[in-house]
Amino acid sequence: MNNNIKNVFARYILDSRANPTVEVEITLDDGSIGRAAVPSGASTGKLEAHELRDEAKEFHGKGVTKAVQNVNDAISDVIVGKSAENQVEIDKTILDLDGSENKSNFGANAILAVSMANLVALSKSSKKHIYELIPNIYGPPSLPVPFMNILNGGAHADNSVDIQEFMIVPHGFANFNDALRAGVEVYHTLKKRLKDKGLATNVGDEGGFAPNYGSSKEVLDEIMLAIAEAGYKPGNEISLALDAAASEFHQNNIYKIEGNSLTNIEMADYLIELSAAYPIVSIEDGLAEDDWEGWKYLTSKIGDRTQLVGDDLFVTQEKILQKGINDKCANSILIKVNQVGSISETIETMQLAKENNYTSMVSHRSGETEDAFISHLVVGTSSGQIKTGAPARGERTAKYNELLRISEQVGSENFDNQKWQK
Ligand code: 2PG
Ligand code: MG
Repeated sequence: MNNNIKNVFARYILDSRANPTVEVEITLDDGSIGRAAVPSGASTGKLEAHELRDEAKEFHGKGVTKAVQNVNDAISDVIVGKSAENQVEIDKTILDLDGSENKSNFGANAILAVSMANLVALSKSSKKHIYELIPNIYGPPSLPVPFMNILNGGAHADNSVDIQEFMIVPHGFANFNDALRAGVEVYHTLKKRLKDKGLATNVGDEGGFAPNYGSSKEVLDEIMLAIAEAGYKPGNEISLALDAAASEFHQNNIYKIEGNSLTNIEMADYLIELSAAYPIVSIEDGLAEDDWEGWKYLTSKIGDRTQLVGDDLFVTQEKILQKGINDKCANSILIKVNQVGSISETIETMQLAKENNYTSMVSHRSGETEDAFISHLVVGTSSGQIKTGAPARGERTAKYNELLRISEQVGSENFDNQKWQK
């Protein structure tokens, strides 16, 4: 075989928040080279796979020297010589050697970078696009509806907004390119509107604006007006979505939001009220990661008409998703490759979601690189939805731009704008 792994090499590079992260290059016997870099979150779930940091003086503790070394030494030793075609076997070999429950020995950042780089190397060697090598879990390859986070709050911005992400969802279009363009136009219109009002137009970690607003309703009203001013019909063409990231403002069973202290039922009722007043089609992490009771209540109330996405709740892990399925919590899962730490496990989790009629939304992290692997993941699995921030800042546009390139292969009209709808 000429696609056996010949060399594995890791280095550190910087992510979009000026923190080091792991980048890996895998070279195959035929000379093909696959490169991949891992992202990093800020509002992380408690049960995410372990991100190994040096905890030393350098980079304020955030160095990844140990993770890089783990790739260059132990991981390289066990996978050199293996065929790049055996993604599952490669991932499993590394996981067995790591031996821990949450990848704390090698670090999920080390393991994932290798797992991704292997698939990229295989795509080079087989002269196929990465998305062509990914199992078509939800159907044949298709372009996703972009969930574009145009106004940032919570842990991603230094403003007074508690809900982390206000997204626009351009779905009422015949093709991906028109949907993306509409989203970009709304982004620009929103910027102008904020500026005219004397509000800040600086951006948060994911490229969305981060002005000060007192309540979510004010933000939603502003976005609705921006959609209309850009010439689009709110609800028909462009809907709204939220990521509350509620674990961030949940303490001692109380949700502290917009000056109020709410119980879980009150928090859920507040979200139900918002989703009745605005064309909100999807709510992520509306309740905290350990508030299963709150999740169950919210799902029973609006789960038949609103996509309820578990991010911190499920952390892309099969076992935890299974608990959610059993308990009737949420109806959708956010897919972040570094929450679980390998490509094979990501695919297994998505498979379980599909089998149980849960949708999957492929997602970036707030700390990103120019790596656009997730654009291929969403097209290959045909999950039909991606969230990858505002259409601004290089690490976010890298994903949208890769989707534009992919659209030339699969056809822009091969646009999946139904899967997320109930
Ligand atoms: C989220 C993500 C990405 P982070 O909460 O969904 O938007 O943020 O990467 O900080 O966890
Ligand atoms: Mg989230």
